[in-house]
Amino acid sequence: EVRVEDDRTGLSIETLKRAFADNLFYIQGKFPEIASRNDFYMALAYTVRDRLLRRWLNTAETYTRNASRTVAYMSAEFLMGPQLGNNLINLGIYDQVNQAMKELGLDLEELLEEEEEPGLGNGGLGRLAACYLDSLATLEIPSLGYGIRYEFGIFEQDIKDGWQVEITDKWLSAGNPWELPRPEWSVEVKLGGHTEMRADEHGHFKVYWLPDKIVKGIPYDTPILGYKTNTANTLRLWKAEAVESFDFYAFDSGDYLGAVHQKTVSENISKVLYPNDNSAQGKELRLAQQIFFVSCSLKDMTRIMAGQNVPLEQFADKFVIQLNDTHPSVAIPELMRLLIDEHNMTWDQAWGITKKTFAYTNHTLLPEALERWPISLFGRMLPRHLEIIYEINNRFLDEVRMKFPDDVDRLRRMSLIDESGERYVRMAFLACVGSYSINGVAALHTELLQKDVLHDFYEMYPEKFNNKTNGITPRRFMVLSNPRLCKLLHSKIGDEWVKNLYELRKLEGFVDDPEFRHQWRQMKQEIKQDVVDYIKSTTGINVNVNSMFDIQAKRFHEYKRQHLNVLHIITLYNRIKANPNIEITPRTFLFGGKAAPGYYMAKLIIKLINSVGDIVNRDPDVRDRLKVVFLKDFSVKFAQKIYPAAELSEQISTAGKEASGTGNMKFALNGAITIGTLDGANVEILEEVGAENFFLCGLTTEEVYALKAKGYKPWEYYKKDPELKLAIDRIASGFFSHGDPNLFKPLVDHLLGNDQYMLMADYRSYIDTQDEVSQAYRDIDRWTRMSILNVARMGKFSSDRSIRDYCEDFWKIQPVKIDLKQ
Ligand code: 26V
Repeated sequence: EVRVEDDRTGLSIETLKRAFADNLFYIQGKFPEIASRNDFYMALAYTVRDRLLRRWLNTAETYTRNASRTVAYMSAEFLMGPQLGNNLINLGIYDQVNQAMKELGLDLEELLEEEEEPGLGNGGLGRLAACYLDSLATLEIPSLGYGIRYEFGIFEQDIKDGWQVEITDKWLSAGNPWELPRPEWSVEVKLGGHTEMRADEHGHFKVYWLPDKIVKGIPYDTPILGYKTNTANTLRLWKAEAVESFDFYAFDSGDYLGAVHQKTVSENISKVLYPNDNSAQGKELRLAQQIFFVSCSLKDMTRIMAGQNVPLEQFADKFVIQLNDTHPSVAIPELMRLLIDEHNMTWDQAWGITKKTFAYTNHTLLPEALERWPISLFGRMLPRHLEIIYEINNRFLDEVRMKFPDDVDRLRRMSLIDESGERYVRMAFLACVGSYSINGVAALHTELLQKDVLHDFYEMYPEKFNNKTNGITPRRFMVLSNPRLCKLLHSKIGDEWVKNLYELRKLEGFVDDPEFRHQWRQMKQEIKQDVVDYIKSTTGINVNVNSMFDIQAKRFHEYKRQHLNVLHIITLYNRIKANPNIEITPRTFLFGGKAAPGYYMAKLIIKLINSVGDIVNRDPDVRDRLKVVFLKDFSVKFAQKIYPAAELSEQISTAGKEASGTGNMKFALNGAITIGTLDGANVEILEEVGAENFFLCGLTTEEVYALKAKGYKPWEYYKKDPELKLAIDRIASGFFSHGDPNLFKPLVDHLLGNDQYMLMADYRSYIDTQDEVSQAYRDIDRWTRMSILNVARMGKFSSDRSIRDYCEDFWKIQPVKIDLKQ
């Protein structure tokens, strides 16, 4: 019997080659001779997409037929990273495709490099959403991601004269082969205008919302394939477009240009991602983005239910909506409005459904990141929602009064409306009242939410609170990004660990095997060499491959304290200057990360790193023992290159400030040892790997609070610690700024003035711990053991574990198997 593989699904090398050539010709319209690298990339991407469409359609069909209970993960950000490599891994065809490309004279690595990643997120929160989608699909959980298809994602970062410069991100300019537009499922969203009470046809009074603007949302779907399963879930992102007829009607006085202008205004809604991480500014467009994607998504859910003949009364049985922070929390009044105004439910009926539908994840304790909308702005854009929020608030405050009689101050504190000055809607409080579950993202973070930020709500609804420690997907952050480590693991413990990360524990059995430790070091060395070559070719800087790779890669924020790391570098430099022959463990300090464009201090810290690098890297006294490199334009794609090379992972936020952190997990999973404070998930990492395999430094949260309470005087630390004083003085004197003492003055003033994030208090502990790190690194065997044990004990931090916890604790959703038959 002769069997011919289908060109769209076949997985043999011959078929892959044929399909690739076919897509190059018929989709890109090119012969190989004239094809660009992007043409080749696109041809391969379509070849891979063809191979997952069957799974995608079967998954959708199965969910529809079973009317399966589904998670809707609502998030303003999804930081997906490049898709091609991940899909090759999850389809299990990486090696075949690699071979097929080789036989065509192409290099898969190069083609993977070609992909522009969709940078539709700022950092941790958006990347977490992406890891969760991977785990949901891998665990075969019916789920949908809902968000915004920003035309411009997070800006591209360039460095000019040491300063960050932002360049717009044009990720769509070469086309996006991974998405399918679904215009037939477009929906309309109302904005602005006013409300009126009117009698309906039965003489009942009802509220009518008469908007002054309508925007259309068009869904773009991306398949999210699970790892070696048949499940392919959907990420559905909304693009805003003008509703032509409406706008032309509104401008029917012949104002053609005015109408076209309105069109641009509508399309602006999904134009650009706000590049702020942990700081909320009450911007009108941002609120428009939130209601836009939330309203589109809720209407999409009602459409899905109608298609499955599930009545809306069963909304909460069909969907659980996970709110990724407060950004989608207008979904609460929007669902109320849909059920009451558009589907004629009573308030109590609608509220009963709403309270069973939503679950809220909080991602930050920083007060400036808690979203509040000025009432005036909110009422102008969402007049009906504001009325609904007032009503929710009235009923809620009655409940509070009932539980805590005669406690006026509590009512004032808990009101959904902040009335202390200009009036605001407090979105986190709205999310708490409208959700049946409230979770933090690491044990310490949840504890602090309960004690502090949401303490009143914890007293009111203790049963709603729970912790869900974050996790990361080992598919992207190991299998795809660290093939060398995977190969070594494979030879010792197989690869069960990819689906059950606790399996890494088996590595502990090899930690005393000198041959294994040797292989481990060899492997790290090879990875480091790749990064050395990369740095040489992109920056011209020579890095010593035998130096310790000490890395801090994350968004720039004062609470993350990249400048504490800089104070350590300057301290080492000062020691060398005082005694050029001093024994020093050679280190390469690598930094990566973006600063919010309007965050002056964060940008000044980037400038400081580059300025210190300019001096240290060129000083002959240093003799290449220290190198400081700023790696520009940190992204998911770039992160995948960097984590595997790390030996020391810097996780040094002020205790009580970093909700969880997930970079900390990515580094440790790839064999880096952490130097860190007792903050966020560091606490749990330390617990898992053991104190002897973790470098702990700094104040605890309680100590931070206590010190603040008794009156913190940063100046005293500066005066008393000569090394600290020398380090600060070097910056203040203009030593790193061509003699200009003004450049870094704002930074120095901050540190010696109020030092909100307590760098001065933590400096000595940090430096002493770094000295221990240097000692430990000199003992190669000790260091290697620590590295192996870090990897072996990272099982808990798989996002599969997080997602299982969500499913079992409160989503109450079970896996649904997908058959691959036609
Ligand atoms: C707030 C805003 C305000 C409006 C403008 C856009 C914007 C974007 C993000 C945010 C809040 C971001 C909060 C956040 O990213 N938190 C991080 O969440 C990670 C995942 O849970 C966690 O690991 C980090 O510790 C936490 O900082």
